[in-house]
Amino acid sequence: MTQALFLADAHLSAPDAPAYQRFLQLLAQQHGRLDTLVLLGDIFEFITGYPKTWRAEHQPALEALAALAAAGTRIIWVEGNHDFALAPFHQRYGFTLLPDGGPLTCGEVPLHLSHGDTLDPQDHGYRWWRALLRSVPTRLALRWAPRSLIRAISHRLVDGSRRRRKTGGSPLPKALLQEHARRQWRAGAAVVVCGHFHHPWDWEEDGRQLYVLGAWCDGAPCLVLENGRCRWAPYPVASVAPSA
Ligand SMILES: [Mn+2]
Repeated sequence: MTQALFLADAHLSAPDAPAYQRFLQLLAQQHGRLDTLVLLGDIFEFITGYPKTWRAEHQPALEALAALAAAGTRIIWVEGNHDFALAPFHQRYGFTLLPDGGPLTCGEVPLHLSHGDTLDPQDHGYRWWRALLRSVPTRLALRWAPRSLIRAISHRLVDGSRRRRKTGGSPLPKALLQEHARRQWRAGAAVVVCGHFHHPWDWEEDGRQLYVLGAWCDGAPCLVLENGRCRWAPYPVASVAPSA
């Protein structure tokens, strides 16, 4: 029996914020009891795998994730638009990084994972920006630029996204999501999971499922995969049983 737990868009920043505390409590609750934790992007308000972008506020959550991994949980991290260039976390903590998502089999269930920020093929401006953030020059800058410059840029990124969230974000692009799900189902996935849009939604067609995770920071439920079936699981996730 394999259990997987999926969550997205925690946007963790201040450790004393309720969403951050719930995140730590969830990881403590699952310690030694969970086979796979799938993080579907934007877990932090801003982080990369490069130490210059790490701050004290990242430490409690990173340490809790590392402790969960040390207790035997496989941690899969799909990068979002707020957490990227995470590759160094593999060596440091043993997390499995899927920068752009992709297929993953959990138990017997073929899944397709993505953050969800690249579903719109017409959004050329965003795609350009995303490619820039993940480019070799950006990686070099993350390694070599002065910490003060990196901090200034990260503040701008974070402020911009907070402003966008305050205006309520954009409505769920259901047609794009359905097109994405059908494409991945045709490619062999039974369950398609993404985040990014901050509104939870699920849709089923011919026995295959699409789950769009809501934002953990807004109290959205996580998704649980148990005995080959997915279900929404509001926090606290009480019924994820110990692994056989
Ligand atoms: Mn996002």
